[in-house]
Amino acid sequence: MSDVPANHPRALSLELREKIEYYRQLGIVANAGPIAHGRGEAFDYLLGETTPTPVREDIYAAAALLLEAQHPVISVNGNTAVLAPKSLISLSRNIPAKLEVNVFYGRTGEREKKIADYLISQGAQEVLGINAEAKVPNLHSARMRVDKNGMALADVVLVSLEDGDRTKALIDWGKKVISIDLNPLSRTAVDATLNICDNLIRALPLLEKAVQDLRTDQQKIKQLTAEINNDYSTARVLKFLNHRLGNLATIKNEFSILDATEEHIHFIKNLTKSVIEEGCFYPQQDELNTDYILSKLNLEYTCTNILLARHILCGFIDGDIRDNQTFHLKRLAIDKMYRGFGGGKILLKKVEKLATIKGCKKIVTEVLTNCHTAQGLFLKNGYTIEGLVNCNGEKHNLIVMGKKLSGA
Ligand code: PTJ
Repeated sequence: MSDVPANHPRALSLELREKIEYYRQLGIVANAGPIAHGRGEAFDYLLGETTPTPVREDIYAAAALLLEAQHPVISVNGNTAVLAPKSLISLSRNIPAKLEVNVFYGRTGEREKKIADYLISQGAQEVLGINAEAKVPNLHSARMRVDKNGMALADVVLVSLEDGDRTKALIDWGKKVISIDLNPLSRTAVDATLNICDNLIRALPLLEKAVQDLRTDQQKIKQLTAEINNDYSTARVLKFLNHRLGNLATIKNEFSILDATEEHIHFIKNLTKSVIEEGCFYPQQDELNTDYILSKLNLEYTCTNILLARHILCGFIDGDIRDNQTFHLKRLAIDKMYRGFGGGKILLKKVEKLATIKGCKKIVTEVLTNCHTAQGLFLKNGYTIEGLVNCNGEKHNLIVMGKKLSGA
């Protein structure tokens, strides 16, 4: 009896874990099986638990390779047998390809038999790999033993959840290897002719569908197999991950802006001090003086805005209108922890809007020559370099940057 309530948000994941553990106790899954499964789950979280678009294309290429093969074989170990028995059987019928048990741990004959019997109980008609006598050359683990009518004859082998010692040996033996591995950097995934970076339980039905779609299209099959390039496929998956994690690592929509009030003065002073310590503001006594800051807060010709990430104060911008036409942006500061998420752009937009409403035609600012991030931010937001102020005796000079206001 499962302890998992059906409406648990991760019911499927918990059920699969229970299944792996249950069949481990029956000797079908290896003792290391739950660890391998957990590793897969972690990678699946990073992928978003869906099949990435580039991987869908890899699945079609894999289907083409299986259809083109003379002797395709699907290799089954303890984890795969238990996770997706019906999908494995159905795929093997559809290609058609042989099913062969091949395990890494506890290869006594008894374990392979248990796996084969389990697959037969789920509807398989024939399962190879029991008492296998042929050997994969240059392989020293238990996986070296293969069926003379199965893997030994095969030209294309589909392997899933592998431990990383066999794929290269199979390739060196002249086989093409398709792997299904959620870790795009595992040895199996890297060595394979083509890795499908997806969860086995999602990938197998998609692979079967691709086999059905492609079966009669010989030209497409040829084209897809000719284009297989595992390095390119891996790079695309890594780019997908990079992009996905980059998007997740943003707080863009969490920023908001407030007009500064007396209660923000302490924050402004502290942030100013830390930017001075970083060397990106020159220390000026006024700017750390409470009365001075208070006297400049949001008057007719001045503005100070506070940036919040959710409800946390994380930055500010201030400036004043100098000659009715030009807004002088004095300081823009963002707490180190919140940089790189788009808060600077939001502050700049806010003062541009304000300056435009006040009738300014231009914004100017001065940035220390050593503050490259700030210069980059201004350049990215349409500012150009207008000149250099030589700060005699100081460590760094000032770059004058400006932007014309289009709405002016
Ligand atoms: O039954 P045996 O004796 O052959 O042993 C099978 C295991 C899986 C224990 C053995 O091959 C092993 O230890 O594998 P590894 O080294 O843990 O590698 C398994 C790989 O599969 C890892 O890269 C995992 O990220 C990946 N993986 C785990 N679960 C899934 C997965 N890939 C796709 N779908 C999954 N559900």
